Amino acid sequence: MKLTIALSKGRIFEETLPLLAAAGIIPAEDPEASRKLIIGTNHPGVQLVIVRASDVPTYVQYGAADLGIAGRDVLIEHGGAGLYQPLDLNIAKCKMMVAVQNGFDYEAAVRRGARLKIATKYPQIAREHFARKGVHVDIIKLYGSMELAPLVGLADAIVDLVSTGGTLRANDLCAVEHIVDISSRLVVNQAALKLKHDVIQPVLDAFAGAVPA
Ligand code: PRT
Ligand code: MG
Repeated sequence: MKLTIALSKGRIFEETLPLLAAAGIIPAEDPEASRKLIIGTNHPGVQLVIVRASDVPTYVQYGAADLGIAGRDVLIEHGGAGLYQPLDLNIAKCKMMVAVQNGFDYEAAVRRGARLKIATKYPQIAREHFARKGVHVDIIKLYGSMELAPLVGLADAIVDLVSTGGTLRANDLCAVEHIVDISSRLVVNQAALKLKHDVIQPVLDAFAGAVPA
């Protein structure tokens, strides 16, 4: 029985390697170096598929992959339908924040009841956050370079991921509100968990035993 694991290149792939190793799985190639989208492993029965980070839940939901690893940000936006989420892997950690250009008085704008323009790649998370605060917002969906939006007057604020804070600093922005802590989770196709239980459960157990502190 073949096991297919969906991963994205970059930080998630890098930080997943030790977890895979704990399950005895070693990729045959480095996806950064290879252009291949299907990567074999030392196990004839286990393959990796390399997809965009935000597409991982979709591949697993429809059973094109049995397992996947996705950020909580991506999972909240996806909604989680058809996915079993048994394990927080504590990797690719960062924070979802509200940020504004230095000098913009966010607290005052909120107190005034101003309607805020929010640029983000995460409309679901942003909408829920401002609804909870009772702040009226217009959400402007972007696919990248959110940091630019306040600088050119596209938005009053952004909702984005922050890890070191270097990107905000480099663009004259500052974080004004913490929304949620983000890490990546293991997601499993619900049908595969039943049908391929004997191959999936040992991988889950090995991952669980190797989660970084
Ligand atoms: O890059 P691509 O458009 O293909 O997709 P992606 O950005 O969704 O993928 P990737 O690999 O960059 O991120 C995958 C997952 O890593 C995300 O879904 C998050 O759960 C997690 N993660 C952890 C991060 C960060 N840290 C992070 N810092 N994802 C993105 N960033 C970006 C952030 O958006 C901002 O542009 O890094 C910048 C800020 O970093 P600092 O260190 O300057 O604060
Ligand atoms: Mg990225």
